Amino acid sequence: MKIIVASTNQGKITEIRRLLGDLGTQVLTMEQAGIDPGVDLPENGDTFEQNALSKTGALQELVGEDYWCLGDDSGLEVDYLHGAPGVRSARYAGFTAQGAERDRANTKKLLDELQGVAASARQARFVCHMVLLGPKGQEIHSRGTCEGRILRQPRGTGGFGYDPVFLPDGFDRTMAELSLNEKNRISHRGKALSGLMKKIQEQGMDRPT
Ligand code: ITT
Repeated sequence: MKIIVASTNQGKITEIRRLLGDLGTQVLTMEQAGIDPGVDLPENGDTFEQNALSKTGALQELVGEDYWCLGDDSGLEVDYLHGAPGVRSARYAGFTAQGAERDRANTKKLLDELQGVAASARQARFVCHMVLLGPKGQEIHSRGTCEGRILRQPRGTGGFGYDPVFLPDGFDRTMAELSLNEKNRISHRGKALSGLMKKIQEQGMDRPT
C-alpha cells in the first residue's frame, strides 16, 4: 500500500518521506500519483483541522477512494501576535507560490512585527494537524506541537519556512540548524505523524504499508 501526500511543499514531503520511509511505507507525491501539482487543494477554513481535512479530502476525490491520502495543515502561532500568523502562515506576506522567496518574505514580515519585543515575550509554537484518509472510509486525525521562541536574526539553512528564526525549547540551535532526523524527533509534524501511527496500531486498523 502507498500513501499519497496532499502537499506541494517540498520541505514537508521530505520530512514525511523520511518518517514513513523508516516504517516501510511508500510515499508518493501528487505528481507521482499522476495529479497536476498545480491543482488547487482548498484550504479556506479558519482552523488547521478544517484545512487539513479539506486538502486531504480533495486529493482523495481526485485520485479515487482506493488510496490512502495524507495531508497536514500547519503553521506558527506567536503569543505576542495573539496566535498569528496561524492558519495564514504560508501566505503571511501575501505570496502564494511555494518556495524560498515566499519563506524569506514571511520571515521578514514576522521579524518586522516583533521588532523591539523582548526575548522573554517571543514565545511561539509550531502546530501541525494531520489527517489520514483510507480506502475503507478511515479518517484518522492527529495533532503535534513544538514550543520555542522567535530569534531576532535567521540562522541555519535546513528545513523550510520559519525554521531559521525558531529556537525550539531546550536547544541552542534553530530548527534550521538541526539535521532532518533531529527536527523530525521534536517537530510538530514528527509528533503528529507518530501519534497517527500509534492510533492506527491501537485501533487495529488496516495499515497503510
Ligand atoms: P501545502 O498546503 O501544499 O502542504 P503549504 O506550505 O502551503 O503547503 P500550509 O498551508 O500547511 O502548507 O502552511 C504551512 C506554513 O507554515 C508553511 O508554508 C510555513 O510557512 C509554516 N510551517 C509549517 N511547518 C513548518 C515547519 O516545520 N518549519 C517551518 N515553517 C513551517
